[in-house]
Amino acid sequence: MKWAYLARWRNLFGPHLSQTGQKITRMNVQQPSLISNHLATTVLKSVCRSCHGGCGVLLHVRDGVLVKVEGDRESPLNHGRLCPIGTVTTDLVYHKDRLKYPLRRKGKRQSGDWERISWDDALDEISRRLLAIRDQYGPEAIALGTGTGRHHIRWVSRFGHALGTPNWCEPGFAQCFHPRVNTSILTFGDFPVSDYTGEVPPACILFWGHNPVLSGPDGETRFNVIEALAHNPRTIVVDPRRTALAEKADLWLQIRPGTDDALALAMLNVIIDEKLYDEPFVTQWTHGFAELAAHVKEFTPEWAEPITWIAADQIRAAARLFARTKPALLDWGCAIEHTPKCIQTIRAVSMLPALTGNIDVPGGWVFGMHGLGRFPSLIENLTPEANAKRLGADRFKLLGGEGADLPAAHIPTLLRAMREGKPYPVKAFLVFGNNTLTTYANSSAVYDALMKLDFMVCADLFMTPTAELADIVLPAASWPELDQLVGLPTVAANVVLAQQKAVQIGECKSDEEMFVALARRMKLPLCTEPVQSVLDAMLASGGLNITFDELKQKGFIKLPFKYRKYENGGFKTPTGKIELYSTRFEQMGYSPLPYYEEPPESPISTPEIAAHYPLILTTGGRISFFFNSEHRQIEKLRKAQRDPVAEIHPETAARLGIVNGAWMWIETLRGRIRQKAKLTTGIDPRVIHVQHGWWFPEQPGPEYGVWTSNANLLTDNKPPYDPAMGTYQLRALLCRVGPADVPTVDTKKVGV
Ligand SMILES: Nc1nc2c(c(=O)[nH]1)N[C@H]1C(S)=C(S)[C@@H](COP(=O)(O)OP(=O)(O)OC[C@H]3O[C@@H](n4cnc5c(=O)[nH]c(N)nc54)[C@H](O)[C@@H]3O)O[C@H]1N2
Ligand SMILES: Nc1nc2c(c(=O)[nH]1)N[C@H]1C(S)=C(S)[C@@H](COP(=O)(O)OP(=O)(O)OC[C@H]3O[C@@H](n4cnc5c(=O)[nH]c(N)nc54)[C@H](O)[C@@H]3O)O[C@H]1N2
Ligand code: SF4
Ligand SMILES: [Mo]
Repeated sequence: MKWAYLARWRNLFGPHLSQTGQKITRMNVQQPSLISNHLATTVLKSVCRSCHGGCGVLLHVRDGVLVKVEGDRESPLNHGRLCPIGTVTTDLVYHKDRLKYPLRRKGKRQSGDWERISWDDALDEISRRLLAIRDQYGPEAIALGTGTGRHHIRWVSRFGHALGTPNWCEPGFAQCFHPRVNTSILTFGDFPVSDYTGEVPPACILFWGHNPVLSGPDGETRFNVIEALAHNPRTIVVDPRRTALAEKADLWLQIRPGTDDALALAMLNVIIDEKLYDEPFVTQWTHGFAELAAHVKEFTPEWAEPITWIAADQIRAAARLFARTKPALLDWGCAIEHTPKCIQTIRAVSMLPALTGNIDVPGGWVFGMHGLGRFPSLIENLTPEANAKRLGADRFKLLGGEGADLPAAHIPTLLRAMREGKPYPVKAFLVFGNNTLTTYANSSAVYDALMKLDFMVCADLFMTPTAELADIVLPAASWPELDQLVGLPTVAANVVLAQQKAVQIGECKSDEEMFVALARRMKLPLCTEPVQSVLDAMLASGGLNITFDELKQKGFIKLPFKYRKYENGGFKTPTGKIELYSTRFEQMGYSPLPYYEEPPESPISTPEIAAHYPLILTTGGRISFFFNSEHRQIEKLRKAQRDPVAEIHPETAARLGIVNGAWMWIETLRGRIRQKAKLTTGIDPRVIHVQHGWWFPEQPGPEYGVWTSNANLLTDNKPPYDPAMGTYQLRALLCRVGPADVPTVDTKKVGV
């Protein structure tokens, strides 16, 4: 893993997107077809899980040590390539700060005073304290938390359900991916994915609030996008920032953050008004077209222009280009899920491929996420009464109730139960893979809630500011240290992959193993079978005639794929059609047609706040070198980017005395942080963008600088929430900025 290799990636994903599609020259490596044993080095086929993608990797193991991780050239997802994060896997696995043994806090909370204990002692203590809380307050007083796309995300709910609590959560759930999944299931009967790797490449790609060349799409990889771009499709980018994709796009719609619903409604207006839709498809396969047409009549591009800051003729041009170029696909991201009206925004945006007939066709949107059988979440173990106790489920039915594919608790409601004991007390929080203080909105409020807990457990790879609040800290295995099944939804690569354990670090255990051990120790009736038997059961229930051990030998299996499945039996919705007018939304008491709503904190809705906080804040645009709050310990990645960066237009910066590369402060009604200013004309003078996930492992614990540059000191977890999903505000807030002193601790001293 040479640093020069990373630098090359920076070029590919940075401003020089003209290099799109360029093949990276690989080291001359002998490719084993399955497993080989060459000069005492075993090479295992596996899957990188440092992000949501599933790049095929070869793990080189010598004498029980992972000596090299390289891209698998046989993988249809990455063809041998890795991104900067995947490239430094051995630095992650063998980092000196890895947690290797269970720890028990000796002093008071946040004293930073820890003692090493055995797994037996850790499991005994956790079991005893949880059973006492369950007996006194009921199982729902125990909540579980996890992080995005983790191998064990569903195991968290499985353990919770075995324990009898409906309260588990994940900071992305109401604001990442699941709003798209749940809305799509109700609208289309299934979740559509982008056909980047199918029979024909897309001729037009609409990137909406999504920058997959840095972030990777959900379940595919950034490399598939880059390969599709090499075919030179027409591209439209909806983004407030001039990203590398926007720079090269046919049309860049520089939207005011948080007004995507207005833009989508106006594009629907153009497509319907100018009869650009696919009439036979719409007539045969959609429900409620007449209602939609009548509804969007008033949402003209001229109406949307002052709301979105996008000229009416640009909106028309985008609608025409998307509708007239076939096949076209929509590739959408989490930016449209970070506002409290995300579900209706998603509904409106999702109608663009529906009206233009780009559904389940080569190079369009396809339904294919069905490689694996249903995960045994054990939700059937919850009584109706227990289900009804899920915090927020009564109000947010797409998150926690009947409209949810995998019901989860509403984070602000859960935090209130921790803080105030209402509607009932939550006394314990078990966090498996989430740095809660950095990724939940409104970190100060999160801190207050966590400090009220009677008992907290944190399983992580590293000691984090959040883990420092726990009573017991457990050492988690990273992905090369565990077995896992991965199902990915791309077409050419409609695959199920095996990720396999290559090495053992200290006494680390996979989260799955921890759940099994804890369930056994607590003598729970369920969740006690070995991990591998669950993996085998998933393969069997998916109709795949293979065991996990056999799959490990093969690496991955491809599944057959068919386009236009709806022609045989329709869409899996109540009407059998794509529900432009949603019967299920109507039944649940939500609007059956999408509408526009001004962001709750904006120059228009709260001019009194805007008088003091005149700029619009957006947060969290992804960077190649870090995954959410992770990887700040990895020296090679910190060399690529040492400090957090906020983007500001040069005119705004000049007016406020902010200098390129110097620290600036950013403040909202919730708090104030510092990041380094990057002056760029690629952002509107009225908008500021800050990076999320920042803390500084090199700074002194127990806080590790978590209050210095953390974007979520600025964001809001108070109402209003999305009425169906409970989503809070991570983007489109109001802020003010100014020049800041250098932080007191020098962030250049990375002690790694
Ligand atoms: N390297 C890396 N990869 C990642 C992650 C990571 O942290 N690092 N995180 C993973 C996770 S959890 C997710 S959800 C995905 C997210 O990845 P993406 O879905 O690509 O989302 P972002 O990069 O957060 O934002 C995409 C773009 O939205 C723009 N944007 C900001 N506000 C708005 C708005 O109001 N409207 C519109 N239309 N655009 C807006 C931003 O400028 C940004 O360029 O990436 C995943 N992959
Ligand atoms: N302001 C703002 N906030 C955001 C976002 C934004 O754009 N802006 N994005 C939001 C989104 S889309 C998402 S999905 C969330 C993401 O939020 P999370 O997924 O919760 O991300 P992290 O907080 O980085 O949590 C990852 C933690 O898990 C640990 N970890 C890694 N692998 C393992 C493992 O196998 N086991 C265990 N036990 N631990 C592991 C890491 O060391 C790290 O401490 O953040 C959200 N927060
Ligand atoms: S894109 Fe994701 S899966 Fe691929 S190498 Fe990077 S971190 Fe790993
Ligand atoms: Mo996410």
